[in-house]
Amino acid sequence: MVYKIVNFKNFIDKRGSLVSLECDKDIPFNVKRIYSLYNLRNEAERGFHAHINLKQLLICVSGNCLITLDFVKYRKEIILDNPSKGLLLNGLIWREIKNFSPNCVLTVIASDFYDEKDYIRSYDEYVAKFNLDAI
Ligand code: T46
Repeated sequence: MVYKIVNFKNFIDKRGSLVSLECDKDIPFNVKRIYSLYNLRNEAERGFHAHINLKQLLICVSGNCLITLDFVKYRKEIILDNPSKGLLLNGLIWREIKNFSPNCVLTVIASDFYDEKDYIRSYDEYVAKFNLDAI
């Protein structure tokens, strides 16, 4: 699995909605870290990197944003716009995040602690590693 869009079960009643995520069932890795992007300007552009080993589950818990996944020969655009919709990322994927709506909060559940050595922040380096891994 490189990426997967997942829809979580919603509990909706007249009071509103509730979505619940359980480790092992909804999150297919051991959780080590949770972080959120917020106070995002609409014209901001984030990401522009790939992770080497990190597994992540991205959820827009408020508002919406556009995630672009770059597989060198093609790009896939995914809109995250609901707390019951998640994007699982596992493997080397260049990602760009933009078009943040007002009040957008993007929460990321991650399989490991922060480690700058797990990032590839140069697109040329990403393409080289992507092509090497494909052999
Ligand atoms: C990702 C996207 C969706 C930390 O010190 N600890 C952390 O856990 C994180 C995630 C970041 N930082 C520091 C590193 C930078 O000095 O926070 C600063 C901003 O990080 P960055 O420029 O990587 O932020 P984004 O929004 O481009 O990317 C982040 C995550 O880094 C990345 O894992 O997938 O959100």
